[in-house]
Amino acid sequence: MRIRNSPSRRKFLGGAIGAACTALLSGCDALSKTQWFPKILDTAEHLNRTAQGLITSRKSMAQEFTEADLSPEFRSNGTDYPDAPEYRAHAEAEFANWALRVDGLVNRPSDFSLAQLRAMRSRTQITRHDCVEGWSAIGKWTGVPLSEVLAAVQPHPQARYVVFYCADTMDDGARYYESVDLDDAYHPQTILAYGLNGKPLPIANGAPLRVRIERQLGYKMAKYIMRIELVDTFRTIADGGGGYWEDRGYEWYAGI
Ligand SMILES: Nc1nc2c(c(=O)[nH]1)N[C@H]1C(S)=C(S)[C@@H](COP(=O)(O)O)O[C@H]1N2
Ligand SMILES: [Mo]
Repeated sequence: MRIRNSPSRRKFLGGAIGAACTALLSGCDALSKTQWFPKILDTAEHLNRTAQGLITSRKSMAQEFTEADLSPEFRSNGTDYPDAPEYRAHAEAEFANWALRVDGLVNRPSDFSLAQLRAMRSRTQITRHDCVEGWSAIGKWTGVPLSEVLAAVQPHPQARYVVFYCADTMDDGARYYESVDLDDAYHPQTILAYGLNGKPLPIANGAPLRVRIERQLGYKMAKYIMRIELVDTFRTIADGGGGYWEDRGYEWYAGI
């Protein structure tokens, strides 16, 4: 089930824009002002608009809403209560003994308790969640910006992706996991959320911690996060796809 991103678009973006953007870290906006770059885009006319959108929007903010826009209920999708005994023990103790492990390509591999995460700078945002299964919901999320956690662990310069490992196992026995690049990881609206609609994050929505990556589709927003790893490639992930659903054919870059 591929949506929005056709394989050809992915290849095109990966080649032309990916290379250009990494080469010119000064900012991709400048690229659209050069003479040669729009010509590259013209070579794939129907891809032009999506490509332009991607160029100008990687750093832009997702739309934020007001309290009046909140969905009456923020439904749950996928796992609503992980089976893993370790997770269940944490849930029964109201996550008092739970800690987020952050390691990989970092100077200071660390464990963060929920209390420590709550004591860090927090951000609250009302955003719309879009699931590829055809539903959307608006919720108010509170959490610690992922950038704060990354600053604490000091990523190595070669770190390029952030991988989220979850507590739940899907029907086929594989663990849920997800990954994003550092642009999304450092985006101001990317938070590790422990609150939903002014209350502690419910188990059905990923307690004790789930990520919000507001400019991506719902499946990127890993729930029940146990560990975050910084990596330079996906070499370290068994199936190499960068996410549970990606390993089964979904696009890795699910920007909207
Ligand atoms: N660990 C984990 N994270 C997950 C899922 C899941 O099954 N397990 N489902 C994903 C999908 S497809 C969606 S749409 C959202 C659903 O979030 P919600 O349960 O808060 O509605 O979580 C995403 N993150
Ligand atoms: Mo979803």
